[in-house]
Amino acid sequence: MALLIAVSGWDSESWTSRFEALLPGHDVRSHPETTGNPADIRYLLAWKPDGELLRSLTGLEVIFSLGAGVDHLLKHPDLPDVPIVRIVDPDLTMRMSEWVVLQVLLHHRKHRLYHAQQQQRLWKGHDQPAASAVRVGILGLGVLGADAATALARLGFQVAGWSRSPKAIPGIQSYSGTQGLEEMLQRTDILVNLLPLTGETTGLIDYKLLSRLSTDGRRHPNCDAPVLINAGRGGSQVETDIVRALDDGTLAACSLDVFEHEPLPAPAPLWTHPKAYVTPHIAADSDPESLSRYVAARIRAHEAGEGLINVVDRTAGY
Ligand code: NDP
Ligand code: OXD
Repeated sequence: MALLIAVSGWDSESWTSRFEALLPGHDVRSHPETTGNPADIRYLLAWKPDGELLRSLTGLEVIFSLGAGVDHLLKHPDLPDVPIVRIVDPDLTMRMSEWVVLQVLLHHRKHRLYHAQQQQRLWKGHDQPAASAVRVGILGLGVLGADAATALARLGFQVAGWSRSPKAIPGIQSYSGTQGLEEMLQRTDILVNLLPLTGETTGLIDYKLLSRLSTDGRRHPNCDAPVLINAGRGGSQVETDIVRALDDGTLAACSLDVFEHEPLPAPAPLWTHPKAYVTPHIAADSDPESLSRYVAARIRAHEAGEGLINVVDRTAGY
């Protein structure tokens, strides 16, 4: 039973030895060094695989996306018609919630202002609203959105979330549909994006959307503009619109982990914008050990005749 690891940007040798230990008796191969007949490969573990490789795997049974997002796979025109299992892992979820909570608190507790004051040796406090006065709206209330929402609600923020289907998460206000999006934006001081990249979410976060966020000044008395935080996918945001919104005061600030083009090109104004926090797509860096255990467990379950879980809905695109 052959398994192929095709991971760009990761050290494939360490992945190979991990799977040899976790799945004894399997023929573990690594792309592009692989030998043997590609038609024998039943499982593909992939992060951004090339299209040519996908065409050659005629005996494939399951593709495992080594990420929670599957846009890197679904864009391939020659994607074999087999189930795609994505990563749902407590380690990844916790890392994302850490990043989201960190960014919300950086803005809420005026980190940049106090950092600047420290450079000037300036001892000066500013009004600080309670978290309970601040309304966070999360685009996407799936595995990651729901966990981040719950963590923020635990800190006292008023949290709402938007998803395709309505949700019942204790302490979180749920919105869905076009009207739901409108309503959530109007009550949002800090907008967090944790949507997958699909046809429907591409370019969603544009100037028009940002202009619909709350401006009633509840976030804090000296700043009546909202904040954007994005760790979903860069393809959901229009970066020229974000820069425009930061410059004209439509947005007070932003935190971005994902970009239309990654790595973010050196001349991009977001790198040096005084109102932007930029991180290099590390919000929820996956732990290879944890991911390997998850995939190996899914393969064992599949071979024992159990159904696959966390299978991507190709029609919905996530
Ligand atoms: P899930 O599939 O669990 O959740 C996706 C959520 O988005 C669901 O609530 C879904 O609604 C909602 N959604 C999808 N399309 C729409 C739409 N058109 N309108 C409204 N709601 C929509 O995914 P995860 O939470 O596990 O991951 C989310 C994304 O986070 C990934 O796809 C990936 O792009 C990104 N990510 C980023 C990382 C980073 O390091 N920056 C790391 C890991 C993931 P419903 O519940 O009704 O289906
Ligand atoms: C993912 C990611 O989708 O790291 O898991 O972006």
